[in-house]
Amino acid sequence: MTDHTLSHWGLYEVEAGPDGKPVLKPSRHDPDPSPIGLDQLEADTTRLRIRRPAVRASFLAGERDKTHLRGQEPFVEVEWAEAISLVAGQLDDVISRHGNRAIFGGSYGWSSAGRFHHAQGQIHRFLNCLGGYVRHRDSYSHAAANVVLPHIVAPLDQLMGQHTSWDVLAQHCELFIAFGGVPLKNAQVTAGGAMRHRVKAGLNAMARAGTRFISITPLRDDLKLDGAFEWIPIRPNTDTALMLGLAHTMLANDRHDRAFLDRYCTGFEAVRDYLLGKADGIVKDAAWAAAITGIAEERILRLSGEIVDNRTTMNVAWSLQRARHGEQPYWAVITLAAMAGQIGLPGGGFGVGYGAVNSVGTAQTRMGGPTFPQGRNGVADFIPVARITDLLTRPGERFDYNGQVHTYPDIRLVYWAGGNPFHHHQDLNGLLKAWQRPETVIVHEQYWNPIARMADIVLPATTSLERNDIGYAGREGHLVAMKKATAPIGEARDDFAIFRSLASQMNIEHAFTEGRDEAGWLRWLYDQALTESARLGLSLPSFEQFWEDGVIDLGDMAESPVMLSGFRQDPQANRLPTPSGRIELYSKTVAGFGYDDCPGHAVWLEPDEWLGSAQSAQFPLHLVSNQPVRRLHSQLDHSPHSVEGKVGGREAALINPADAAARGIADGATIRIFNQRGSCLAGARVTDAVMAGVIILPTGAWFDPDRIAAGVPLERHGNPNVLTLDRGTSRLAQGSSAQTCLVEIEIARETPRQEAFDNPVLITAARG
Ligand SMILES: Nc1nc2c(c(=O)[nH]1)N[C@H]1C(S)=C(S)[C@@H](COP(=O)(O)OP(=O)(O)OC[C@H]3O[C@@H](n4cnc5c(=O)[nH]c(N)nc54)[C@H](O)[C@@H]3O)O[C@H]1N2
Ligand SMILES: Nc1nc2c(c(=O)[nH]1)N[C@H]1C(S)=C(S)[C@@H](COP(=O)(O)OP(=O)(O)OC[C@H]3O[C@@H](n4cnc5c(=O)[nH]c(N)nc54)[C@H](O)[C@@H]3O)O[C@H]1N2
Ligand SMILES: [Mo]
Repeated sequence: MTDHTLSHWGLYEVEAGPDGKPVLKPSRHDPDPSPIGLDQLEADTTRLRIRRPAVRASFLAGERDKTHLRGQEPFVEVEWAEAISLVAGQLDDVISRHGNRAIFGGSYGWSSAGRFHHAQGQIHRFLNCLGGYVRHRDSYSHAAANVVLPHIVAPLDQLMGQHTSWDVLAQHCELFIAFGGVPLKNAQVTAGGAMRHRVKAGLNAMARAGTRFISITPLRDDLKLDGAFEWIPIRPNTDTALMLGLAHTMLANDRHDRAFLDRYCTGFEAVRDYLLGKADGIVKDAAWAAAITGIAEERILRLSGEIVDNRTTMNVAWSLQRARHGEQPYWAVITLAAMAGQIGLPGGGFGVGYGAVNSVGTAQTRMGGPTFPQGRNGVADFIPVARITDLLTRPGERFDYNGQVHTYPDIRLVYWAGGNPFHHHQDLNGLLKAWQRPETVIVHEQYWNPIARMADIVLPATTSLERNDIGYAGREGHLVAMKKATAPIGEARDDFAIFRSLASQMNIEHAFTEGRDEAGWLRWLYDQALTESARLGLSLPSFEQFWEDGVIDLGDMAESPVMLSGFRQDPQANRLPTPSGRIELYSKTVAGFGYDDCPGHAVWLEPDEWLGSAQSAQFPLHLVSNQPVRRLHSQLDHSPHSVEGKVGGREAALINPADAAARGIADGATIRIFNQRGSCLAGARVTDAVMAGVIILPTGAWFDPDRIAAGVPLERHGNPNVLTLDRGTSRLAQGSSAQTCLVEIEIARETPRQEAFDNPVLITAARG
């Protein structure tokens, strides 16, 4: 039997190499494996593993007020026992002085695959056993969609679970319009573990069956097919205007489906009045949309007709809602699809994330999957996930969220395991300042990456190859026995083992472990899967057999899903979970919140920064920081596979030839990208795959601020988040607005030595 390991990037086989060390190979179960995870055991990757617990020098010396030295001074390696006492002491101290409300344990991040060793589950259970912590809500991925969609049609999770499958699309869909494309680069992953990579085959089967594709995005590569497709470049953040222009054209030509709007929707009148400019005097016609989006009026007029003349699916990428007023393109596409009247028909309607991850559009059998119980949180406070800088800098201040007003608590201790805010957050120079406010920062990490360097106490965590686990991701349809492939590096420990030691020190060990070790918990989790599968009428083998077999395929569902088909067949019996039970093109609830930045129906609102704003005179390029091709976020950025994609050791920035020529920038040059918030260096890739006026710098290059420069540091590696805007999508969802960002570029005048992939300076404390 071949052993397997499951990762977000997919299933890999673990083989013994020539020297007895394990080697990773693509899985034969996977028709289109991703190379991202293959380098996990390479020397260049393991070189930066954290081997021993380490404490920032002045923190260890008791100089607790020197929080400005975070990220700037050497670490002292200590014994595990000392590290555990130190962390337990800090937790006790903060709780006794300020209560659990002073602990931020939100700890957002993707961690690693595996249902037991998932770092988020571990840290949340541990902190709950201690009395609780301030948590986060929603995700960087799709906060705006999470919050707005339940008001309009249904929770995003429910919709994701019923996306019309690729085979049904191939049979019925005549026209597939993709806002933001269906990027194969993104479909490499599924949170918890992609299994069979299906998106490439799904798209190609559609193309072979005759589906026509139109990809509306600033980047041509967002769609790749065996066959031709039409690329319509669009100014970033203006999709809502395009959708409204298409809707107006449909209305003006009387091509909208009145019967569908009457039977399945509420509030079309408000939309109609808005499209016609009844209140604001602005008619949202194709000419109006053309001026905003940069797309020819004639193309918009024609596209509106093509939508209703064909069986049409319109997909929106998640990136569209990761921008100011990100709620709007989602509301607008549903409005447009409702007017076209094809929602609930096979191959018609809308999609909210085909291609964002591998699992969307699969027909594989679904079960919730086993989950490690997190317990009850004794603290009620939370933040919308992307408000972390505000949380640290504005204790006691109020914020809006989904119709309610909340208050930021006063955070004294930050505890992070399995996420990298110095990757994921916007305006990192702002976060850098805010990060000096808490008294203590504790981090569990695998690598000496930016979040580890920004900690006071760093505890070395194992990787999924160094522990036993059960792999499962909803909608991927497999259970995987993830067997330990190699001994932990250095003194690294599982997050569970670290929290068990802390729990023991703090007299809550039994509450945390319930008397189970790793083996005990794996059986407990597998029992959950047995119970659930029995309920679904599936039969799973015994735990022993599962562990022996390695991979269990749950098979395909009896019927391929068609999104919202039940609702279409019988809207009474299958009411939607909205107040009216119908699609709410106008929401009284949202209107009632009185938010100027998210009124009661889909509207075009100018983002703070875009190519049509006044600021574009000074910063004339729109920065799109999309997901990277060669890694997952910041994970494995230092691996050979990721490094190979860099230009001169820096992240590659895609620049249109016209924009490059205007600034004398040649392919391969080192450039400086800057705006009022910060600046970074990157390597120029001149290509007509990106439209003029837009520059693409993917996320994930390890944050590497130049400490020599005074004031705002120059980032040396190409991390776009020193440039991005840190403002909520709106008062409704408060999601990340990463894609709302204008910049200017120039040839770099100075290129200071990079340190992102250096090992930090470690001092080994005298032992004994
Ligand atoms: N500008 C811009 N910024 C963005 C985005 C964007 O589009 N543009 N996208 C956003 C999105 S959608 C997301 S989801 C976020 C992603 O942000 P994150 O999820 O925070 O990014 P990762 O790099 O995956 O961070 C995971 C961290 O966990 C560590 N880790 C992995 N396994 C374990 C483990 O078992 N134990 C412990 N202790 N640690 C572990 C890894 O080493 C890594 O440092 O980024 C957001 N940021
Ligand atoms: N390889 C890889 N795959 C990943 C990830 C990763 O880090 N690496 N991250 C995963 C995660 S956490 C998530 S949430 C998903 C994210 O899924 P998405 O948010 O959809 O991913 P992005 O790559 O940010 O955006 C997709 C494309 O949208 C286009 N785009 C950006 N802004 C606009 C706009 O205003 N209008 C239009 N029409 N197009 C625009 C960009 O050209 C971009 O390439 O991806 C997942 N997949
Ligand atoms: Mo995400």
